Amino acid sequence: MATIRLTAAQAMVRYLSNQMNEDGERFLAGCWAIFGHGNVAGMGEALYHGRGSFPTWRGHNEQTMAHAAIAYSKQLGRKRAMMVTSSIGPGATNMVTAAALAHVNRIPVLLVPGDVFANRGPDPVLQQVEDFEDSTISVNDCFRPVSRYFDRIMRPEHLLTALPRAMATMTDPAQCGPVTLAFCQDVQTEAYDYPESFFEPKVWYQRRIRPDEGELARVVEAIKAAKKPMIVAGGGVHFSDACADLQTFAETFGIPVVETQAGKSALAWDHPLNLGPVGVTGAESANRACAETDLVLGVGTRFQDFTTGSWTVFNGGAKLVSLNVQAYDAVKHGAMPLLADARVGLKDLASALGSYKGGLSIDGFKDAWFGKVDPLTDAPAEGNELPTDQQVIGAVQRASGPDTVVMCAAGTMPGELHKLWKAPRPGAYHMEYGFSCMGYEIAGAMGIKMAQPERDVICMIGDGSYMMANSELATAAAMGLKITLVITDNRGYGCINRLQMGTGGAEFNNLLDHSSAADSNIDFAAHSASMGAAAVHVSSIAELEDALARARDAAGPFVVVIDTDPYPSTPHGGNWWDVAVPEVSERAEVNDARKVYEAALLERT
Ligand SMILES: Cc1ncc(C[n+]2csc(CCOP(=O)(O)OP(=O)(O)O)c2C)c(N)n1
Ligand SMILES: [Mg+2]
Repeated sequence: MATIRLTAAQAMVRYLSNQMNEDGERFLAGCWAIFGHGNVAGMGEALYHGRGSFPTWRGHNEQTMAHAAIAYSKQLGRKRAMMVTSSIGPGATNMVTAAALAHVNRIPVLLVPGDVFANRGPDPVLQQVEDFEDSTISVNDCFRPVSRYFDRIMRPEHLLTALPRAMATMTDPAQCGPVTLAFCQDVQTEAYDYPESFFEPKVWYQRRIRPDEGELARVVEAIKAAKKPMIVAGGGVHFSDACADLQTFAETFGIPVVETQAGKSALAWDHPLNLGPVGVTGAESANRACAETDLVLGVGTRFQDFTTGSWTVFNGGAKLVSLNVQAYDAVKHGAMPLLADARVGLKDLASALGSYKGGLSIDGFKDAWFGKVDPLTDAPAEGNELPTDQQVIGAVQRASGPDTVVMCAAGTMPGELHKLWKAPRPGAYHMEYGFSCMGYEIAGAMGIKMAQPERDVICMIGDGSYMMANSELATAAAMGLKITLVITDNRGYGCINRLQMGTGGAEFNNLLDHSSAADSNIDFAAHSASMGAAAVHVSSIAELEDALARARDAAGPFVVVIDTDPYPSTPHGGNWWDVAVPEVSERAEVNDARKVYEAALLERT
């Protein structure tokens, strides 16, 4: 057997450089890296020599580097991914939040934190947490519950099984998610005679699971028996490239579609059968359909609580069918399962449904919805009032084209964008709402731009999220990545303040003015500019529109800061959301809110 003598780190880089997707691209585009003693000598050396075929990018925080990697993969429908490497201590634990984010959202990312010495020679090495009872524990064990596949590389030959398993996990449509290979720092540097065949180029094809005949027959029977079916489109529709198939299916059988946060943009916003966003942050058009339907066909959805209104949005008598590639999701909440890839599942369903037609009448639903919400996004008449976030969305929408990707993750904007944003085509809307992680936004926008350099990326970000993680703005500036940030500064955690008020609470510790940080005054434009972005503070919606027009000519990141009113949110649409209210309180408003809460709970059961 022909062999080649490489360090384990060199072998990892060489192996990963040769894993391809079915479009002939390297599956792993490259590696984000911050070095420390736990990876600089081993992994650092290997990445340096491999940089011709496997690029390395330098970021400023391990969590946000991983966010960039995750956004990259999400935007590409999981067709490609990135690796992220860190040292063995805080660098590693910084990535745990990102691992959880990728886990929830089912996005592939390869995390390679360094680990303590396998030979235990220097124990305790710098940054080693010492478990008094278990010598096999290191900080990297934090990754176990948030990794789809976790392994610890304690011998160079472990890579021979670990790397193929890592690839298999990241390319498996059902098991897909973060892989953590905790790489003992001494092992990274150890040489081994690897078989040359291990490094031969390998293509990983997208597996499209076909439905089981029995399951298909039972689901077809259920749909044929339904008079008013509807479809909930989730993120799996995008991951399966099934948007066009879904549209054809909906049109053929006259079945309306509603969209989750991850599913939004599956159908163009103005398609007559797209009733818009569903659930807690949904439109009246969509939620009305949910109330009237007798069969809900979920396609590629996890049915998370924002989608289901904590399981109150659907007509209680409606049958639940779940077309999903993952059995866990296919049987959720007692659903009738159809375990399959979305695209082939819809095709097989279509062949079996024959001349069936759905009968949910949706006349006027959409017009009524847009009649109510369109005025909210109109430019305001001249005046001194603080703009609203809805008016900001309107201005950004007017400045957007078919190539725009609007993105966001946490705060007021995800709910408002879900309701109000008009996405013209698949991929035009990128929302991380599985983990809704403050701090995903800037790094995520950077990852999207790396995935699709030809598209305009607009990142909507609150002052809170900006303060949580902004340092990759300097990375984007240094790399010349043209992204536009719209920072809505409402002086605090506006959405949580409204939630606090909604549960009867006193305004406390959310807006800056109700907190220990009342004297805070941050110049976001100056801060962004200091990191190399072109930045401007605007005072009105008209000025925002002017700035967005100028953003088109920017060479790198362009930041527009606008002060907004923290109190208004779109009053129309939306569904109840289960947020538990204290059972006893000195505050009358809390006791009143508890009564409303208990009444709502009764309606669910
Ligand atoms: C890492 C993280 N911490 C806390 C939260 C809970 N949370 C959700 S939104 C939010 C406030 C967001 O404030 P900002 O970005 O200013 O948006 P706004 O609602 O004010 O528009 C908080 C604290 C979260 N989602 N993520
Ligand atoms: Mg805010």
